[in-house]
Amino acid sequence: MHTLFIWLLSCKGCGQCWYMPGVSGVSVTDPPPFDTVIEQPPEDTGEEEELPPSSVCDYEEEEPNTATDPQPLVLEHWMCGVFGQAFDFDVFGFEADEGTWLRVWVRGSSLGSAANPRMFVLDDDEEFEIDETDSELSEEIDRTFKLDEDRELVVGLAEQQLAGDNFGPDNFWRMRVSIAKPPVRWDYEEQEPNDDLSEALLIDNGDRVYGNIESGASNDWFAVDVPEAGSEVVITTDSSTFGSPLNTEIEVRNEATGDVTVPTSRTRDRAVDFIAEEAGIYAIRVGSYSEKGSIPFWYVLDVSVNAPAE
Ligand SMILES: [Ca+2]
Ligand SMILES: [Ca+2]
Ligand SMILES: [Ca+2]
Ligand SMILES: [Ca+2]
Repeated sequence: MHTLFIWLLSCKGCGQCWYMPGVSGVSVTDPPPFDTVIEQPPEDTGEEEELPPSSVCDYEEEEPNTATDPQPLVLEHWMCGVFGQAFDFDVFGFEADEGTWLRVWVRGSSLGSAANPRMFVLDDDEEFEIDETDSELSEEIDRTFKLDEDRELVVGLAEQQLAGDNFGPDNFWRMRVSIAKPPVRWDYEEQEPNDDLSEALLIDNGDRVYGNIESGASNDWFAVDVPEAGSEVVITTDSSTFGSPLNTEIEVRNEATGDVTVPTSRTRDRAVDFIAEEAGIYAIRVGSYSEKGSIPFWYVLDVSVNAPAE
């Protein structure tokens, strides 16, 4: 299961191969094309923040910044660097406390860079892991997630094509890790184990439940009692649209008939909305549509049952 960390450590030493002094060509110590002005972080006004100017870097990466020798990261500030050559991993270390929400924001092509960043966040036992790239949906990587306990973490960046030739001063990146407000509200947390229907947690109409998909193959089961036939049942999840790495999958099963209802829309956060033909227990399964999961892959499940109009 330690694939990502092994992948990183397998490159132990390869950084030095590419840093031999006196080799002509691109110098990895060339500053990226930004000013290096130190700026105070903006005050939190509670308003939607504007994108920072692309000319400002609070900190510069310092090579080598590998998985075995991560550079200390200062939260709330922009770190700037470049993918200077093949196999350039840019890795930073920091600590975060239980209950903290973190936002990791990586910018590249939206600022004119030629880089295609891959971003990972992990702890040393790989229990807590995110591995993301930019996508068709966004040129940027922007994720918000909660710490389940105090953790020492690394956040690292690499070019998606590690061994290709897409490197150099034009392949710059900017990253900020900041403490975020909880992006959603919830009433209580799921209780593991709930991987099987037999372990489903009974939840009430109107409840909002926080959960996470701890591995890509795991499921969380819930159940709601629909007291009256003809009720409208609306089940939604808040996850990726609020920054979660989770691409949520949900389905709802009528326990009396075995009929399964799945979302009809292809929006990233799922919704199931149907008229219950019978009263009784309806079971809800939450999983990972992309089959990727880990502790930071969170969601909030919202269940509402509306009695039929008289
Ligand atoms: Ca670098
Ligand atoms: Ca590096
Ligand atoms: Ca779970
Ligand atoms: Ca589970």
